[in-house]
Amino acid sequence: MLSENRSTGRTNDESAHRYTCPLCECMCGLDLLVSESEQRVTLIRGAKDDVWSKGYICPKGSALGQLHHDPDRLRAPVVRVGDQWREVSWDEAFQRCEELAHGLAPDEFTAFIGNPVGHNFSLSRYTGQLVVPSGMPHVYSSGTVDQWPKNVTTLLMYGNQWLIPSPDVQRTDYWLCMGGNPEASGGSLLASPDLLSEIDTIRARGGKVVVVDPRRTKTADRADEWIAIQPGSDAAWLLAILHVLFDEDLVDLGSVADIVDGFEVVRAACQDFTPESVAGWTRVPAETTRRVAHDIAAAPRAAIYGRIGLCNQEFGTLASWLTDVLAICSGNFDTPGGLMFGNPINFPLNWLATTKANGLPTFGRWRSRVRGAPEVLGQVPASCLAEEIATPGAGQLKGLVMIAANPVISVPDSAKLKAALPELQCFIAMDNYINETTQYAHVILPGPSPLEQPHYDELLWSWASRSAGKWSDAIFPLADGQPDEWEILIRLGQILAGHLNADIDVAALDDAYFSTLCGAKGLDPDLVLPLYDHGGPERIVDWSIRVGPFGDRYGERPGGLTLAAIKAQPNGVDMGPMVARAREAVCTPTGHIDLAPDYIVADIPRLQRRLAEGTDGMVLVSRRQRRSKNSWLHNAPALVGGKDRCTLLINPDDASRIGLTVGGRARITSTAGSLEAPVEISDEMLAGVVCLPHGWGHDESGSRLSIAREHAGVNNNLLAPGTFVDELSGNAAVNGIPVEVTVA
Ligand SMILES: Nc1nc2c(c(=O)[nH]1)N[C@H]1C(S)=C(S)[C@@H](COP(=O)(O)OP(=O)(O)OC[C@H]3O[C@@H](n4cnc5c(=O)[nH]c(N)nc54)[C@H](O)[C@@H]3O)O[C@H]1N2
Ligand SMILES: Nc1nc2c(c(=O)[nH]1)N[C@H]1C(S)=C(S)[C@@H](COP(=O)(O)OP(=O)(O)OC[C@H]3O[C@@H](n4cnc5c(=O)[nH]c(N)nc54)[C@H](O)[C@@H]3O)O[C@H]1N2
Ligand code: SF4
Ligand SMILES: [Mo]
Repeated sequence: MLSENRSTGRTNDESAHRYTCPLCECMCGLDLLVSESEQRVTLIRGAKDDVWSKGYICPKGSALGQLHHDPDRLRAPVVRVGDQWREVSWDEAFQRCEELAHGLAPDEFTAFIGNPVGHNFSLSRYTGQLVVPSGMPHVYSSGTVDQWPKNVTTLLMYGNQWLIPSPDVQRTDYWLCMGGNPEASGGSLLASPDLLSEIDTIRARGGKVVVVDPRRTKTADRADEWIAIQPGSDAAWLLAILHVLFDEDLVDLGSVADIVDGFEVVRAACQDFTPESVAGWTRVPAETTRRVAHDIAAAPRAAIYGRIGLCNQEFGTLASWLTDVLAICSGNFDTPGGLMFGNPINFPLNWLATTKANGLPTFGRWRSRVRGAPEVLGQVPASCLAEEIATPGAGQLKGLVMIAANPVISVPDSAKLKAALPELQCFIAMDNYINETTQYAHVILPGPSPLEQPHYDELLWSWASRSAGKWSDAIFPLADGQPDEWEILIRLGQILAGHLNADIDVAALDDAYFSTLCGAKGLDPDLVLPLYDHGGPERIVDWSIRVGPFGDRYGERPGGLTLAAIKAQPNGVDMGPMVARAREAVCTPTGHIDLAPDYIVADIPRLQRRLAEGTDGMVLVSRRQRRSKNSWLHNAPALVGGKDRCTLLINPDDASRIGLTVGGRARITSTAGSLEAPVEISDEMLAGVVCLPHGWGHDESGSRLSIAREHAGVNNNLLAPGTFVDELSGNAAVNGIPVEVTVA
């Protein structure tokens, strides 16, 4: 019988571990207990001593054990033989990749990079090691169904597409939260743990929190005020707020005044957008708009924030730009409690490229073959992928590497992609499941489960509310023969370039990559390389900490941080809150912030036309749920129990007009498709707006997701037209889709 140790609360068979949850930007520290004899997770709790998350946890973090032990999770590579899957050795799997890729030219290949890449220790640092050597001309990613508008504005305004300023919620007196629902999402492009408690704290110190959303979310319930807005109209509303600031002489550029260019252009741009002129379309009364403008001007410190609801919409770039413009024009930029650049301990790889070094970007350097969509930041809309595979002719895509993505669910016009994928000659998926997308692959190469690999977030710390950092060791050993995903990426890059797996020297290629990183930071690789006895992402993490703001720069700054120093602190290190650093961080050719990039301002006439048209008829928006993570956590029993969550939310007045009743079913139809969903009637929806969660639709016979299939739900991207995009970024507008709703 097992005895329990009173001081630790664990049996003598259990070992204790610390791990940082890789599922969202909260980066919660977790305390895990593992039964040594059974090699099973027995308990997961929030780690109270974690310097960053201080014990916070959500149901997804507690389910990491179920994810790890999930019998449906792939533990070995599989190759498809007809409609059967055969488990194979890693050597056989790579050999199959060689055979499939053989004879295809580099420009017949592409890759699709999915969301978990941003949270995965290996993938985030090594995706380029597949893409660049393979010679594929361009890639697709879920970035164009997510933050592409923010990348465009950030690149043009500040000089790097990932230098995204974040609201300093921990010190603000006024938080304007637009199109984000941290209650469900945990916060996005805003890393700060437990944001609902942060709302309470802001209010307790006399501050105010205002949520702008077509839905009265649980975040809005916790705030001082919910402003219901018509989907897609945020840019017009933000211009009206700016109009009031300019009109009443309330503009104040604050500490960045001498490094802001384009101020007069903004003044002219908002001239026609009076609160009265936008009240019809936005559905926000003019007096509310004026009051918000006055409150922002009067607040000692205001943080202006827009997230997915402002990106995944028709005017995504304008709206994403205007949150920053409002922050700058109200004196709330680069100052505590306002919008600030993060100061990460680890220098993020994505900060290497700057417009100061590379010049300003041009857009539309090439167009997609079939639709003629202009390239933006090197990508065209993710929805183009289907037609590029399905349409014959020179340049037709025949090879695809899917890296941690499930676009059959997550990308607009998903029915077209589902129909196109079986036509591929070489479809290699890096994924841990046979799901709605990977069911069409020829080979699936699984990665380790999160608990089988170390963890240190890469990009997320760059918009964190504090300069913190923490290291997690792997908890379980890798399965026999299982390579790390960084190694898989290197191998695939070389195989696509025509090399044989047996000839690939992973360590030498990794050293070459690391040497270029050293060079990029002015270090001599010949001096740095010999300091390490192993490569891989861990070496890059050490490099990124040592060249970071607190690092030792390999001895130049004695006493500075290294990965070893962070590993010595199991609860992590915290080097303090965000600091004003725009002067050092902005990396445009002029060194100034471009408040009014021509490319963006040129879209205002389109907004004006849309404002004149207004919206009639119903529109559809998406929602996230606390117990989901996009499309891939529905196979964990703890995350799908209880009542059906994949419901159509509809306002009571709309429901009674249409004749929908509680427990009934609605048919929702758009120009892209039609589907049925159970009805949930609630006054949390603005009338005229209906809402479906995204990430569902698991009723595929070819997938191996036994639990998810029992809770299938519907795929809302069947309703999203691929051509409905924010024109400046090409980002999908999965919010504000015109739909017809009837009784099913
Ligand atoms: N639990 C959980 N957490 C997640 C995820 C998940 O799937 N589940 N996904 C992760 C990912 S990939 C991301 S990108 C982040 C996203 O994080 P968030 O941006 O917080 O995402 P949502 O929770 O979808 O909240 C978006 C809100 O925008 C509103 N909205 C829709 N259209 C409009 C509009 O036109 N204007 C305005 N003002 N609001 C609008 C919606 O009603 C919704 O409340 O979450 C991440 N975290
Ligand atoms: N209608 C609508 N559509 C949307 C959105 C919306 O709000 N509404 N949101 C959009 C947004 S913001 C995003 S980010 C995208 C997300 O869409 P995707 O980027 O496609 O992400 P997921 O749907 O989460 O699928 C992730 C895949 O990665 C696999 N995976 C998970 N962890 C790992 C790992 O460590 N290694 C490997 N190799 N594989 C792993 C999972 O099994 C799953 O197949 O969806 C977008 N689509
Ligand atoms: S998914 Fe939950 S436990 Fe994991 S980091 Fe996010 S909030 Fe924390
Ligand atoms: Mo996302």
